[in-house]
Amino acid sequence: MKGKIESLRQAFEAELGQTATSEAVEKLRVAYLGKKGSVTELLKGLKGAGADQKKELGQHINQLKRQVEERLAQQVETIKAAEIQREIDAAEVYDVTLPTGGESGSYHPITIVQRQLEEIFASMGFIVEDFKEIVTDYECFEAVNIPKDHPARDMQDTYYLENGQLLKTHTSAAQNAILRKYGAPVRAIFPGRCFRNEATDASHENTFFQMEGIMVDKNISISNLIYFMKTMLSQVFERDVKVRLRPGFFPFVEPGFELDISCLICGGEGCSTCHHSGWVELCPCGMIHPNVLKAGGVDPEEYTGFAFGLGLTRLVMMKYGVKDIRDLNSGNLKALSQFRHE
Ligand code: FA5
Repeated sequence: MKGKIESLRQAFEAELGQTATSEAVEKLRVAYLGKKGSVTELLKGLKGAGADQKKELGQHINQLKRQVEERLAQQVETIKAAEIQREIDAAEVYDVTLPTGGESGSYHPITIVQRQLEEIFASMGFIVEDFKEIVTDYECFEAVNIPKDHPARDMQDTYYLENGQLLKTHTSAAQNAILRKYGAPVRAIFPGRCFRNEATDASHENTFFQMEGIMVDKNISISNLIYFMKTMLSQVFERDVKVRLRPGFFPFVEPGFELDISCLICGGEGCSTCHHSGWVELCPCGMIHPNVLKAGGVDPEEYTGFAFGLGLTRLVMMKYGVKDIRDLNSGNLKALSQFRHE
């Protein structure tokens, strides 16, 4: 019997050495340890043996059983490791630090124009500030002279949060923080994403970008405002564009203006982008209201300033001839990848 146990051990080792897959190992387990397996049969064969023999041979057979179990488990691990190694060897090896050979990504046209504007204004002594998108009612409205229940609030259909804060409806929401941070004199621009609960059309989105600018100093006048607006537009468009200034009401400026640009999609003829008027509202502006300066800790007796709220998304539409504002938020790579080389 002992000889049989030993030869079974040797046969098992030989067969185990031939297994190359988990399935083959499982087959071997059944052949040795299954209900009718060789080791199980050996144990069954002990039934007729005497008590002493049973004890001694039983120990040997159980030792063989444990050994078979352990060796099977080891073999499964070895096969798994070999499979992983094969997959690694077969995988395409590439160096992630190398430049891509094919198509590369590109900046969004809004980012491209925003950076151009930042450079233009930085060259004229303006600092560039960032601001949050979730703001307080005070920052967005009260600090810019729009108290609670003021009808001007209706012009900006606002997304309120449950905690009373809101999604910034205009970049003017940063004016107060910037005046408080820098005091006067100051020249700053602050681009940002704005949100309004608007029905969308070719020139309106519920999520769009503005770029606000303020300049506060002694003796700042409308002439300074017009100079900076003209310089900015001629540099962005790199050509003469027709603009018009008309009175506009915003509680945070006095006087206030609407600066419109002749629609560059239709050449001023009228189209869906300009609502068939030939003009696109681009950059409302005006002289900062004394209440806004006061709220920002600046003495309006000593300082004056101008502010503008450029519709950055619309400026991008005009610059690149994008007829529908919704294309800019669409994630449409065919449309957006045209700006790859800008
Ligand atoms: C304002 O938001 C004022 N805060 C601008 C301002 C700043 C005036 C400083 C005076 C002084 P208005 O709501 O008109 O104003 O928006 C300014 C510009 O943002 C518009 O001329 C337009 O170009 C752009 N804009 C407004 N609403 C949308 C919209 N739904 N989709 C795309 N662009 C928009």
